[in-house]
Amino acid sequence: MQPTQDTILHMLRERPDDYVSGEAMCQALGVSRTAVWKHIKDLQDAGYQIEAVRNKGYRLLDSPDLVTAAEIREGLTTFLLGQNIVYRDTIDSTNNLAQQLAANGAPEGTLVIADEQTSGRGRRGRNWFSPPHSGVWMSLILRPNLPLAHAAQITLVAAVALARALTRLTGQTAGIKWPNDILFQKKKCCGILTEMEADHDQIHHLVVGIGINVNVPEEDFPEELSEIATSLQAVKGNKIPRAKVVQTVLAEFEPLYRRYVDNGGFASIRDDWKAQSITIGRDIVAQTAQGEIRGKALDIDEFGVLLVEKEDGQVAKIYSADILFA
Ligand code: BTX
Repeated sequence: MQPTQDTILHMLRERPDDYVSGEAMCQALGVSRTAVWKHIKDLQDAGYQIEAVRNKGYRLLDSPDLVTAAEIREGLTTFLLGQNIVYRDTIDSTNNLAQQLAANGAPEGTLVIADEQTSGRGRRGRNWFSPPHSGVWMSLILRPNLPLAHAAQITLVAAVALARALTRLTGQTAGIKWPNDILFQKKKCCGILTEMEADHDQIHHLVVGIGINVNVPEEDFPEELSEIATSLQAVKGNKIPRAKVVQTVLAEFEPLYRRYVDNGGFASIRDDWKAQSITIGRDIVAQTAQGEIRGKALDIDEFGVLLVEKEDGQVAKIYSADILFA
């Protein structure tokens, strides 16, 4: 959306119960009446319901469920995350664009978001189903001044923010499955994919990719996901504006991120993580690159490593794995 349209929308939103005159818009924007009218027409084409009344002006009646920069900015309460927003209707993967922008010096907190991803991905090259008009597919560029050893912990920090945000939005408890899934009951609603660049042993930048099924009707999931995936709409019973989901996630993430950076890592987030976890205390199977480890998830240490008590009583440290609940 162009900055002029952005301003028109903002002016309309400031006066929800009133008309904004075409003249006031012309003056504020320094453009002609015809130009204002054309922008209004473009907004209407994008799905905004704008009433036009002769001698009174324009009034916004309803907004479509978009995740454009204009929609996200309206009501955003953060100071760092999302101050710079890059939006695309369609993209291969928001993580790809975020990586490019980060390499070219995009500021910390930059949010890359798309309505649809054609090659959304999970870990180890797996696909992430990212249909249009119904999800939040976004990536944040972060530049924490921390050693590389702490980089993977950002997934755990983001998971706490997401579990809190999704619980707030739905009124139902969302839980964290270590390391990168947010579930309602046993179904996945959200996944996190963190990628990084490092200079020697210092983090250069992190890209935290977040996928949330927001208004995806359960019957729209492909067959292979129908038993394992859910959406906020399915959990809550009604749709939630996607921009509100983004704003809520960023508002929860920002203070946790600051704490993680200021305190030099995950240790200061650990208790909050445990409060949102559905992993600790469960019998699990951890599928690691070295093979399967079965046992009880005992705890998470201050570095975010999962501690699993095996059947022989030994405690295994799990650094990276897919977890199945036994
Ligand atoms: P993951 O490897 O832990 O999970 C991937 C698995 O999740 C898939 O193999 C499939 O079984 C299941 N799955 C695929 N799509 C969905 C979905 N929409 N809902 C629930 N389950 C699904 C998880 O990886 C990390 C996903 C991050 C996605 C974001 S979206 C924005 C950013 N860009 C990008 O390409 N990826 C991230």
